[in-house]
Amino acid sequence: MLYHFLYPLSDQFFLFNIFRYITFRTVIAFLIATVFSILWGKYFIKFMQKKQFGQVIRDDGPESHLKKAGTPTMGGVFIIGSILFALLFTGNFESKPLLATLFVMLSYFGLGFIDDYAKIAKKNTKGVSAKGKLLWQFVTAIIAVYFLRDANVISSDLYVPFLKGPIINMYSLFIAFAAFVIVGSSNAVNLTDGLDGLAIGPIITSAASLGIIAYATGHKEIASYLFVPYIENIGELTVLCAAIVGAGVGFLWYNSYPAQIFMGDVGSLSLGGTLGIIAVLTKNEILFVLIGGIFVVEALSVILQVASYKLRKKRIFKMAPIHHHFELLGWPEPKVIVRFWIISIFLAILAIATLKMR
Ligand code: 57M
Repeated sequence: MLYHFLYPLSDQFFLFNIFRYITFRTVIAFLIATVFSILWGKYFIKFMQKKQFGQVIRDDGPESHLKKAGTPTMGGVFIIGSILFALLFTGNFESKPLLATLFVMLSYFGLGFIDDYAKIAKKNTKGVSAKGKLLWQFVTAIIAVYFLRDANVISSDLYVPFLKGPIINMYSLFIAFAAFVIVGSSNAVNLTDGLDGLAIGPIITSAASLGIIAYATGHKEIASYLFVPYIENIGELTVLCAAIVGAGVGFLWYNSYPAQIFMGDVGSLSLGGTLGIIAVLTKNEILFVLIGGIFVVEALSVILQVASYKLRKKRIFKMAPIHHHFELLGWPEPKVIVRFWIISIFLAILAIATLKMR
């Protein structure tokens, strides 16, 4: 909002001209989101403890998780809240890419909120049905992608790493493909969120790399230098990504092992869907498989485990998702978490490096 009030005044007050720069607003968004989420988080945890809105732990999980029962959850409320607060000062709400991304983020926030609240109220791990969740997610994603295509914000071209131009035009198939990326990302992050800090680490690295990619894609000179498609106004997503990194760092302040709060579906579904649509908007759906490699491996481990068990009555992993497998191998929880963070940092840097290899 502040951007819309202060920047027009830059004729009278030269200093306000600084609000024009995405780089300036990116730094400010990060700082506001970090400080606000740390401050808000402290009181949110106290509130959830007072209300006894704690996590119900499944009894078929690793023994070590049973002691987590009652840990406050729904931390996604102050993660998303801090992102929105930071955007109040730094966001350009005339940007269609930003508006479409916020639509997905808030829709999945609503779905996660209902799911978490149902679990807390009923004191079980059921929540919204899997079918109901998927329907809500796909409808939201299809509306967002249809709007972006109809407004000519993005094309139906598919780009892959290392190649300069698009490899094919997917025409109307693109809407289904893009929706799959968004819904898949949301659910993969949700599955990953099973250890203290395990999901927020790769969310931070993914948002950071997608933010850098969005800046390059929205900058005419840089886009042509790197042979990436130039997309007008996409740079505004860099400001959003900085707010996600900041709010993620603030959440990690409390979610680091031993966690004082979990993000809940309200956080994992919304942040996962947000990363997915940013990958679609920057035409990096395939590169996102690398950037969000931890999420992809976690989701694949579940798919393979369930398929193997259904077809062969045998498990591939000791338990899926794969973070539980390493826990049952005897790795202490912090070791699993930090090693997954190291891999996600490596993958994010590798993904950025591929921008120069075209
Ligand atoms: C999302 N939720 C965590 C917390 C977090 C098909 C099947 C693979 C589905 C999957 C499942 O239920 N996934 C749900 C993962 C849960 O975390 C809550 O959920 C939110 C995220 N959506 O914010 O509110 C538990 O994770 C632990 N946790 C932490 N620290 C954190 O910062 O320790 C979470 C965040 C929390 C807490 O214990 O209660 C979860 O794991 O449920 N099911 C599973 O993942 C189960 N795997 C399984 O059934 N494997 C089977 C087959 C079906 C694949 C097998 O391998 O044979 C495991 N999950 C649990 N116990 N909790 C195993 C059973």
